[in-house]
Amino acid sequence: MSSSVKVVVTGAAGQIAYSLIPRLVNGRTFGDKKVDLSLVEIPQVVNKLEGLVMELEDSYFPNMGKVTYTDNFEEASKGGDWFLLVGSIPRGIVYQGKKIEERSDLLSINGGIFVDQGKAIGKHGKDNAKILVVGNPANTNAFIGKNAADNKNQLWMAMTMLDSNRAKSIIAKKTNTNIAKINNMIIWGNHSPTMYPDAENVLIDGKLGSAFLNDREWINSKFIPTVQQRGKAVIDARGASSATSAAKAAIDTVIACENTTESGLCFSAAIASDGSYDVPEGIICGYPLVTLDDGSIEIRRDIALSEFAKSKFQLSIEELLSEKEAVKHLMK
Ligand code: NAX
Repeated sequence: MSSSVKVVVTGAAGQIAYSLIPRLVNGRTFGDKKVDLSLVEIPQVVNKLEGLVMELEDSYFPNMGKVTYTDNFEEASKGGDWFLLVGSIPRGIVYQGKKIEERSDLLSINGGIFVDQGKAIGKHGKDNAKILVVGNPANTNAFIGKNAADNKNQLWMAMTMLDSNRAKSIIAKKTNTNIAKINNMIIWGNHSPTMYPDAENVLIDGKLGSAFLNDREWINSKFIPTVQQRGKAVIDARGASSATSAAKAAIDTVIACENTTESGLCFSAAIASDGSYDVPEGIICGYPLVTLDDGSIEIRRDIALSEFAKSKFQLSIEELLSEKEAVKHLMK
């Protein structure tokens, strides 16, 4: 084995984590590196992690290193290379005597969690740590965490890979193409129903979607709303939110960050805007990204956006700005 990597996972007793954690140590996600796991839960359920650790041991993963679990995030964060922040308080539950239904309440409660986690990551995480926020509202949680971490070398991301994978699957079916031949499925904006899945710049067997998909009506009234509402559709059908597909998407994001992106391709995640594509600086926005040979991750800046795309993207930017406003009391 070449070296080791420490991965911190929050929400480790939740349903996404149950599907995610074994894949971190299966020898594929991090190649032949030894993977140390630090699993974090809230005090009420942290003891359940003993059972998960037993299962991991029983699964025989040669690449699995040291596995610990705790309810102390600060302790867990020490020396972390990767942070998969899955844990958050979902909409609909009663929290401190109040049913959490409004997005503003959700933003506020989870925002508080991400201030503390951000501070700990900034202080104790590796200087080149990568942080993927999965827990919703993912973009704004990442925005809060990044601000609290105050460490310019660490990379904060919010997950949009699941949206990208969902969109790829729809396009593969529509065009009768193997999903492996669908690339550059960019999700612009927020991980929310305002996201803009870009059917014009997707590559279908090497050809641009704008040339291949000439059914504008299908894009507007079927493709975009189906991707935007897919999370809800899964909840309606399954009685629970997406878990195995979310875990797969988190793994896909890690793999995309750990390996140089093939020339001409890109992957989807949300990172802090540097002003690219006229997005106000700082908000965590879904972009096309590339991983360079030196392991750094950059926004791909050569994607052409049509007037239609810009108008859709703008709606999502406005939502991100309103979320930013709603959590301004949590900013330094
Ligand atoms: P679960 O409710 O099964 O698990 C969440 C776990 O997080 C719980 O065990 C809870 O105790 C723990 N938790 C809460 N606060 C914590 C804290 N401060 N520190 C550590 N652990 C904490 O939810 P699950 O289905 O696993 O979903 C997790 C999150 O992913 C939710 O916020 C969900 O909305 C979000 N999703 C995000 C997606 C994305 O594409 N970005 C897609 C899937 C999913 O909906």
